[in-house]
Amino acid sequence: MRQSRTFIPTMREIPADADIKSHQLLLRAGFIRQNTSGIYSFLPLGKKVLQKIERIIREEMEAIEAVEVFLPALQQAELWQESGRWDAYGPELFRLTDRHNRAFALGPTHEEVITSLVRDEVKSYKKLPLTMYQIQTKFRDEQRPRFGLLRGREFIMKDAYSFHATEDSLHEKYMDMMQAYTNIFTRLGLNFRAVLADGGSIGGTDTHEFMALSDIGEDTIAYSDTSSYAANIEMAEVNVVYEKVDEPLKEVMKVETPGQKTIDEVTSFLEVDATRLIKTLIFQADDELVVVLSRGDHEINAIKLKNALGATNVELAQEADVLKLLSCEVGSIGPVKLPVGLKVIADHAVAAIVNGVCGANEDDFHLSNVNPERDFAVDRYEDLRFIQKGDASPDGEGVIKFAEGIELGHIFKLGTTYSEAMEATFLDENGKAKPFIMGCYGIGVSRILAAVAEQFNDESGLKWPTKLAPFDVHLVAVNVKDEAQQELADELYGVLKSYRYDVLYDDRPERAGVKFADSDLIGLPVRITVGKKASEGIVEVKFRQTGDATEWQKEEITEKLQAFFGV
Ligand code: 9G3
Repeated sequence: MRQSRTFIPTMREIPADADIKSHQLLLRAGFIRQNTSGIYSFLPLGKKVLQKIERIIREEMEAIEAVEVFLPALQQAELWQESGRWDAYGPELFRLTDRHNRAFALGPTHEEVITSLVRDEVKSYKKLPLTMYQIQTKFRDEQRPRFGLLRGREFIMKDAYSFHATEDSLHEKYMDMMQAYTNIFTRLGLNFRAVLADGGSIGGTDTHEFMALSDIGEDTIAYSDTSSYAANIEMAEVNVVYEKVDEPLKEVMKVETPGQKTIDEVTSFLEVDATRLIKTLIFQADDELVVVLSRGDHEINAIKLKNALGATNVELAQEADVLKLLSCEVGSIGPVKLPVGLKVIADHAVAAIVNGVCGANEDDFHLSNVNPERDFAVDRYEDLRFIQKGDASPDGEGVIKFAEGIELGHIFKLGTTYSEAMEATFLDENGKAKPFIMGCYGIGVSRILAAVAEQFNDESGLKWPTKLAPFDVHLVAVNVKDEAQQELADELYGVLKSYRYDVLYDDRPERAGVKFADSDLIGLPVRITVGKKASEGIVEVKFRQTGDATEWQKEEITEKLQAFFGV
């Protein structure tokens, strides 16, 4: 491709509202342009990288017998009403009406559409398992689009859906997808982890996320420093044995703690360690108030609490409700002498507290020498706290560390959540109607473009992995007015294309400095410069990944390129 003919609007300056490296570089190197908040155009270079990402995904989907379809983005509201999600989602769901005033959603995902398609077309267990996927634009009206392509309101997703007669069959496909995703992210050259995740509102059981490790990632991963254990921080279970300090139980004492409310204030005022504190919170779990206890140095994980209570919605109780219930402020709540009938659930760590400190349910007072079971009852002990750096890894191997990650893929065992809601059934071998057992599997395709750019760059610009670069070779003629340079560059352009290399030929009448700066920004794997030594048939070659530069005779170029690219 001649650069004078294509469209690569590079920028010198760093765009003001782009605050991460990949967003800045994809804009400056002319790969994307923002139309409006969270909505982007992919320019020729960006589109070429998307195609290479999609090709890798298609190959791995074909390998596990997933067949490609293309589903509508316009989804009639009736389908979402059948699944119950029309009312479950709020402003994030783009809604519109057609000329007959019929309601539609702009598809944020396609469970309803694909389930209705299979409901109409697949009747017998003999047709199962069936896995279909698409690579399609998704629409989600994010409240705060940011970080360029990483959180947009219109983005490209590969979404796959599988339909099964049995749980075993679903599990087999789920494991196939785990392997396919591992292959995809390995071939993309990304530093990633498959982590145990929380299924969120989608329902179903098992779910894994595929995270690209990155400091600007929005998710936190807890992983073992010696084993393969890794989990989203929301999900990571805590499997720690708490040692009880060996000391005699003392008499409870009521102590004055004027104005001391927070954990830090109380621990420093009473000169006790936070591990001795019993932190008491009141949560609203659906329509019930629940007392939740944790050790002073731990944080309650509301997702774990929700799962433990089997509640739909869990949030901290309103101050007013607490005052009404206990006639004291939040900072003074304790588990001793609570109103009868209140459910008390505690994190495992609380059971090992000896002679602890807690609120006295009276402002400006706390109780010391408090002991579980003797001084207060606990209905249930559960794993309710966030895992912390330094905790033993739940699999018993190694110690937990944290890392930030960008979620690039998410796979779910959906079960019959949608097929039951939408009465999508098949006849089993006994002629009995059964709901399809489903799985769904997503990959953020446009997000991958940003994640790769985020992982592969330096101060001069992007540094594309060879398999993903928009072109193989950047051929630069330094001075297009110089006869010898022009001739040699044109000749090489023809030769390289005949050898099936994808060449970006910078034939523009620009200064050398501009050409080299643009070339470093765009970040193709190899740059061949035709300059002063053109008349001797010598070119300069520079490798973008390593920065190594050398000179080649024109006769040896194809053989040396073959060595670099492998066949
Ligand atoms: C919505 C809106 C936003 C959403 C969803 C629905 C996320 C929604 C979860 C999924 C689950 C899987 C198939 C591919 C892999 C992910 N955000 N999710 O369901 F209406 Cl506005 O999309 N879907």
